[in-house]
Amino acid sequence: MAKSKFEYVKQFEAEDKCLPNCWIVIRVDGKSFHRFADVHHFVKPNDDRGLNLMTRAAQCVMDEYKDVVLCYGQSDEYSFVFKKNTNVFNRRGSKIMSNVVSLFTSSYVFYWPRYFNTQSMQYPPAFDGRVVLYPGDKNLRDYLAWRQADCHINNLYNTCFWKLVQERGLTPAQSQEKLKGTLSSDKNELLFNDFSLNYNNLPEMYRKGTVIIHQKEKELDANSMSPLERSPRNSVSFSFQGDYIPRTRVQILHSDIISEKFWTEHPQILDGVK
Ligand code: DGT
Ligand code: MG
Ligand code: MG
Ligand code: MG
Ligand code: MG
Repeated sequence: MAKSKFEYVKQFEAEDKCLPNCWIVIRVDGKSFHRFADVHHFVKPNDDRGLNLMTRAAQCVMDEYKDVVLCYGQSDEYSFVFKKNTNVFNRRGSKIMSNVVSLFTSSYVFYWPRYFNTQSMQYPPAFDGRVVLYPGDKNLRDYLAWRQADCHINNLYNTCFWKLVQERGLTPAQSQEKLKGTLSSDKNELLFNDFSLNYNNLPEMYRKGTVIIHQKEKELDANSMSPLERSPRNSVSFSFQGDYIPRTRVQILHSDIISEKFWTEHPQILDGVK
């Protein structure tokens, strides 16, 4: 077909092809979720419905994009790791990122009623998205460690903060003042001494966040149950009741991904073999 005289405007589009041989990480994060959580009466500091809905939306993304080898989520964010040699959308960064954030957001809205039942959504939520490239496996592991450390630090702080507000009757300002400058050990002691709470007994989903990985091939062959039934009981953090059957067989874990153990147990993630 003959080109129109307007065609030249295409030259204004910027190339944003991701560097070859790098892990592509897409992170989505809820826009102003402090407000979204308040308006929808999320339990503080952790709302199982909200966290499990995030994981459901992440599973939709993993189901659609087979080159995602691992997802990690906590709070209002999820990171999606595409294998190094993926050729999805010809590695165009904005194309990958916008598709992931869009599918994640629509899935969050689509599955809302399944987690929040009759409580209706008060306004349409939005998520931002970013693309980050990691050239080495160590960089990727350090990225994931950073997000999991963030989960732990925030959760420990928030657990103390809300105990002081909800059970001790402090104002948010007083609670903030009391926690200012405290170390992790101080916070653990505060929870234990003042609230008889052993922080390590809190659900792993709150302390460690959620990891989604593909089932290993041999585990798939060995078992013909549905993907969620197949996961170890304590690793499944939500029940799947719907008619939509995910095509991807996944494992939902709340593992420590900072230490070596996880990576030794799941070598296929970094090897790029599913
Ligand atoms: P942003 O991301 O800059 O647009 O702003 P926010 O407000 O989303 O800030 P962010 O992403 O740093 O922090 C996440 C917020 O989401 C934080 O204020 C607490 C809220 N949030 C996330 N998960 C839960 C939950 O399970 N329960 C409650 N109550 N709040 C939650
Ligand atoms: Mg946010
Ligand atoms: Mg922020
Ligand atoms: Mg966030
Ligand atoms: Mg089109």
